[in-house]
Amino acid sequence: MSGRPRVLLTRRWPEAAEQEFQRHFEVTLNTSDRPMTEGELAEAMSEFDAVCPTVSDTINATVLAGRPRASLLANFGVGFNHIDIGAARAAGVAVTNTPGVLTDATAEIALLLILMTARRAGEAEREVRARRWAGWRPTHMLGASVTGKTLGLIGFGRIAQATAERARLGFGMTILYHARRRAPAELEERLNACFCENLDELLASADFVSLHVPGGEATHHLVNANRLKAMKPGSFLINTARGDVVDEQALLKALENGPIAGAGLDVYANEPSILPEFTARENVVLLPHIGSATAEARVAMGLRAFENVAAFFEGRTVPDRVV
Ligand code: 8YV
Repeated sequence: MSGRPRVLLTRRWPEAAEQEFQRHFEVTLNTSDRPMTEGELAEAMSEFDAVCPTVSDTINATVLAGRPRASLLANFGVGFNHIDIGAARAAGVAVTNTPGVLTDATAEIALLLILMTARRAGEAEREVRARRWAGWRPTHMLGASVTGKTLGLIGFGRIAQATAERARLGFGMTILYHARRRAPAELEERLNACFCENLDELLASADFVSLHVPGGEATHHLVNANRLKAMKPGSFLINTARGDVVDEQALLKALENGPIAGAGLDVYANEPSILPEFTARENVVLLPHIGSATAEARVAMGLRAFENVAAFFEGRTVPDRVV
């Protein structure tokens, strides 16, 4: 390649990360900061040497069709289910992600949703803001205690483990997990986490079920009507993973009829649109996909993506290559 590689960042990134890219590459920024269309993304693949997408860009087979000039998709984020990995492989395009750097931030949001759902914090705040609070009384806004309860994790990667650690140390919670593979004994021991081979067993025992699996075909509607029915009466579902892991229509029914008491959601099947029935309910906490939204994590994600792009074009081992 003659000259500096041409790199596109599909959204505005924190300044420190954009500047690092600009110091080393010929960078184009999407100054409008709105999601790019399929046509724009396909064009970008033929114009740039590397494209750095986010979860708001669907990189499908159409975008990857033909013989793209871009040889690298350096994703800003750990989850990459918005990228058709098979099509990328077939087109000879490498894919990287940014694991690790957003673990703590996302675990914080999982804990926040556990606390908010159990203690009815969203509902309580709405009451105050609407000037409906009639004053203190012994039976006002009673929630469920979190301390000493059981947390069931579905998936047991970095973010699940960080959530488990905080839940155990901060709130003395009992930790159960279900995953494709059992974790090493040393890790189970450190987190005091019990493996449930049978998912229904975990669902029946946990007071909070928190999802930590990747999105995509393999986990599509993993939490469906039957799984929701298998949850413990009065329990809560927490989702900081991907919206399509949950059948949202079934969740709405469960929020209305039980057995669950509520849900805390940071992700949705069709972001940024949210089913209106969710916004009409008090027993669901709704966040706008802010799992990794700390200044620290977002800068680190940008710099991690930079490291992947730099290593790729300098012919070094690419740290976070997924394809
Ligand atoms: C990111 C996330 O903000 O990294 C992920 O997988 O879900 C988020 O925390 C988003 O994906 C950025 O592309």
